[in-house]
Amino acid sequence: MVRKKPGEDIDERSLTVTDPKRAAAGIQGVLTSLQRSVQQMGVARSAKALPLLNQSAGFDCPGCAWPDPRAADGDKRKMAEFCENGAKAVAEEATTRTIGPEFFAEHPVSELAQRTDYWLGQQGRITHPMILREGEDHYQAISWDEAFEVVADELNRLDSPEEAAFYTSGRTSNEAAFLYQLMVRSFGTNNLPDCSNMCHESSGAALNETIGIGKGSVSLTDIEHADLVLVVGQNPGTNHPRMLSSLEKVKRRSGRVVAVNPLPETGLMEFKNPQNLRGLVGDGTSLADEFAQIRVGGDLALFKALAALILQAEETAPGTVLDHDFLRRYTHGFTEFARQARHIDWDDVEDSTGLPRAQVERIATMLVNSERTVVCWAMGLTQHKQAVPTIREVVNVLLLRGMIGKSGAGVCPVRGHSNVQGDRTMGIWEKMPETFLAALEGEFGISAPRRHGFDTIETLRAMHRGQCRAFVAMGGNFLAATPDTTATETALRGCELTVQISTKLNRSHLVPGRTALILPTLGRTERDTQGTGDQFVTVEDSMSVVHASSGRLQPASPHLLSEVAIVSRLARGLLGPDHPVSWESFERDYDRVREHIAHVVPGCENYNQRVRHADGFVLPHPPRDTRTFPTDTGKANFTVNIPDPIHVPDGRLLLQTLRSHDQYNTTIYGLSDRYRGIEGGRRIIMVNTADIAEFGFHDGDVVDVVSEWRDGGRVVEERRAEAFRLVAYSTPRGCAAAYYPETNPLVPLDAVADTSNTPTSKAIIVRLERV
Ligand SMILES: Nc1nc2c(c(=O)[nH]1)N[C@H]1C(S)=C(S)[C@@H](COP(=O)(O)OP(=O)(O)OC[C@H]3O[C@@H](n4cnc5c(=O)[nH]c(N)nc54)[C@H](O)[C@@H]3O)O[C@H]1N2
Ligand SMILES: Nc1nc2c(c(=O)[nH]1)N[C@H]1C(S)=C(S)[C@@H](COP(=O)(O)OP(=O)(O)OC[C@H]3O[C@@H](n4cnc5c(=O)[nH]c(N)nc54)[C@H](O)[C@@H]3O)O[C@H]1N2
Ligand code: SF4
Ligand SMILES: [Mo]
Repeated sequence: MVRKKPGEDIDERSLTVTDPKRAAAGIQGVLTSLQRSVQQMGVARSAKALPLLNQSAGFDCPGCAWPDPRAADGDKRKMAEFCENGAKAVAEEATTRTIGPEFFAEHPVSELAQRTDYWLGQQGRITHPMILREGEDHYQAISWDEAFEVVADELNRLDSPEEAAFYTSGRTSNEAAFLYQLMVRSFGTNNLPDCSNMCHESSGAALNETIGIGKGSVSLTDIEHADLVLVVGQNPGTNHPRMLSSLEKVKRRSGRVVAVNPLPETGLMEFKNPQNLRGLVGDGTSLADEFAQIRVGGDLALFKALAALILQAEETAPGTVLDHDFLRRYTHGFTEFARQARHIDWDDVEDSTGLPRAQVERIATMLVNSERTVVCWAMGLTQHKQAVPTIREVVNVLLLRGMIGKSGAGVCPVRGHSNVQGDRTMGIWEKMPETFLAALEGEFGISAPRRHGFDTIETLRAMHRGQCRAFVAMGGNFLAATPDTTATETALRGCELTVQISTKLNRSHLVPGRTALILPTLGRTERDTQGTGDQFVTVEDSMSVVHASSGRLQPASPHLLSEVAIVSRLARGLLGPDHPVSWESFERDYDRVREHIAHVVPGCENYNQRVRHADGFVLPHPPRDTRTFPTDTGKANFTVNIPDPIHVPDGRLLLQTLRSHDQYNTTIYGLSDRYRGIEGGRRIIMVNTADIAEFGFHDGDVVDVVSEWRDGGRVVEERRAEAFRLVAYSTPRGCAAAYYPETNPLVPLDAVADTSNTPTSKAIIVRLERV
C-alpha cells in the first residue's frame, strides 16, 4: 500500500519523546477531554453530550466495554461517569465536521489512499450513501433505494450465498446485530466474521472448554471486593480507564493488585481519580503492589509456575491451600492435572518470563493467601500462538482455590468494543450452536444453514482463493484491522462487491471491490426517530449487563439511516417480498425486534420490559450464578497445557503491536501517547536500551522494521514497514512494541493462535534495518 511519506499529513520529524508519566488521569485527563470535545463538537454540543454519557437516560459510551456502576449493587452513578477516552470517543463520533458528495468529488480515491488513517478520520462524518462504480476514481452520491438494489442484485448474482462474507465490528447494537445475523442466515450462509475473531476469541475458546461459557464470571462489585486482582496483558489506563476507579477501590479496601506486563504502563502504577478533588490536585493512589515485567509471550510459563507453587504449598501444609470441596464437587481432571503440574524447571521459567524466581514466589504466596482472587486480561494474552492454552492455565490456577462462582472472585476477560459481547449473544458468530439456529428457525419459519462459516482469517483466505467474492461490513475497518495489510488489500480488491456500513471515512473505503458502496449510519450518540417516535437500542457490557442506550444529539446529516433501518431495507431487497420475516415492521418500532430477541436468545425473556429498567438486567452465567458448568463433562475442566516457547533468533526482536493513548483501534484520535511520553507522531518502535546498543543503533535513529516468517527454522517470507523512530524504553530485553495499525503489514496472515485463529499481533519476529 502506498502512503504519503511521514512528514506530509503527520510530520513525524516533529515527534518528541520525554519520560513516561508517573500517574494516570488527574487534571490533565479532564483538560484533554474538554479540549477534544470542544474542538470536535463545539461548546453547546459538548455541553449537551457529556452529561448524557453513561447515564441511564442517555447513551452508552461508544468507547470500551467496561461496565457502569449499578444502583442494584448499591452503587450510584456520578454526574461525570466517563473517562478521558470515553469523551474522545464521543467527540470523534459526534463531531460537527462532515463530508458529503462535494468532498468525494474533490478527492479521488487514488488521492485519499495516500493519506494517513489519522487524516481520513479527521475529515468528519459521512453524510450521504456513496457508490464507487467499476473503473471510476470518485465516489458518487446514490439514493438509498438504488444502493440497496445494487447490493441485493450483486449478492443474488453470486453462485452461492457462501461466496459472501458479512463482517461485524463491536459497536453495533443488539437490535441491529440480531437482524443482521437473521438476514445473513436467511440468505444462506454462516459467514459472519467479526472483530472478536481478532480480539477475545481466544478467551471465548478457552473459557467455553474449561467453564462452559465464553464470558467473564465477575461483576463490577466482585472486582471491587476482591482481595487480589491480577491485571495481565492489559493497559487499562488507556483502554479501559474507568477500571482504574475499581482498582482504586480494591486498594482502599486493602486489597492487592498485581500487574503482569512487559511495559510499566502508567495506568497500572498510579491513578489520580478525576472524580474527586484529591485525585485532581493531590497525590494519586498507587496501584500495582507487584509489577511483573514479563517477557512477551511468557504468561503460560508464569501461570504454570504459579499453579505448581500452589500445589507445593498444599503439600507443605495439607488441607490448607486447595479448596478440596470445590475440586471434588465441581471440577474434572484435577488428578491428572496435579500429576504433571507439580514440577517446575526454574531455568525454563526464567527463560520464558524473564522474571526473578523470588517475584514469582511472592505472587504465588499472594494467591495462596487470597480468599477472593480475580484475574483480568486483554490482548496481551489473547493475541499469541498459545493464547488458548495460556488462558486455560489461568483458569487452572483459579480453580485450585475455588475462585469461580464465589463473590469477589473469578475470570475477567476485559472486552474491547462497547458491544462486542452483545453482538455475540445476538448470534454474530460463524459457528453458533444448534440450539440457537433451531430457535431462529422456529421463531421465523426460515431455514438456517448449519455449515460453519468463515471467521476473519478464513474470509481473507477464501478471498485469496476466489471463493469469497462479496464483502459487507457492519462497521469497523476490515482492511486496517486485519493482519498482512498488503495481502488483505489484494483480497478485497479481488471482490466483486464491497459494502461498508460506516460512520466515518477509513482505509477500507479506499480499497474497493469492483463495485463499492459506503452506507452512512447513525451513531450511538444520535437521536433515532422512526415511525413510532424516538427509539433506543440495547447493548451488553463486559460483565453481561444488558441495558438501553438512547441517542439524543442531532444526527450528523438528515440522510443517515440507522443500522436497524439499513439491515431491514437491505434484507427486503435481498430476500424478496415473500420472505417469511416481516422486515418492514422492525424499522418503525425497535420493540418488535426485541420481542423476537426475547424468544430466540437464551436469558432474554421479557426483554422489552427488563431493558427498560434504569440498570438493565444481568444475563445468566451458570458458573457465576450456581457453580453449574455446562461443559462436555458437566464440570469445570482442568487442562494440561504444554508451553511451546517462541524461539527468537539472534539479532531479532519479538514485536508486540499495541494502542497509543490517543486512538481507538484503527481510528486515530490524535498524536499524543501522553503516558508513554511520545507526542506528535506514531511511527515509533520501543526497544530496550541495551538491545538498541547491541544492534549498533542509537535512540532516535530511524529504521525499517522487517518481519520474518519461518517454516521449519528457515525464513520463507519477509514483510517490511518503513521508517520507524527508535525509542529507548523500559521493555524486557528482546521485546519491542509499536503501534497498531501501522505495523499490521508485518503480521503474516498465517500467524494465528491455535484453536481460536486469532492473529498473533503480540508476537511478531522482526529485525531492524538502517534506512
Ligand atoms: N482508548 C481506547 N480504548 C480501547 C481501545 C482503543 O483502541 N483505544 N480498543 C478497545 C479494544 S477493541 C480492545 S480489544 C481493548 C484492548 O485493550 P488492551 O489489551 O489493553 O490493548 P493493547 O494496547 O493491545 O494492550 C495490550 C497490553 O498487553 C501488554 N502485552 C503485550 N504482550 C504481552 C504479553 O505477552 N504478556 C503480557 N502479560 N502482556 C502483554 C502490552 O504491553 C499492553 O499493555 O481496548 C478497548 N478500548
Ligand atoms: N496488529 C494489531 N491488529 C489488531 C489489533 C492489535 O492489537 N494489533 N487488535 C484487534 C482488535 S482487538 C480489534 S477489536 C480489531 C478492531 O477492528 P474493527 O472493529 O474492524 O476496527 P475499528 O477501528 O474499531 O473500526 C472503526 C470504524 O468503525 C466505523 N464505526 C464507528 N462507529 C460506528 C457505528 O456506530 N456503526 C457503524 N456501522 N460503524 C461505525 C467507523 O467508520 C470507523 O472508521 O482490530 C484488531 N487488529
Ligand atoms: S471506561 Fe470505557 S466505557 Fe467507560 S467511559 Fe471510559 S471509554 Fe467509555
Ligand atoms: Mo478488540
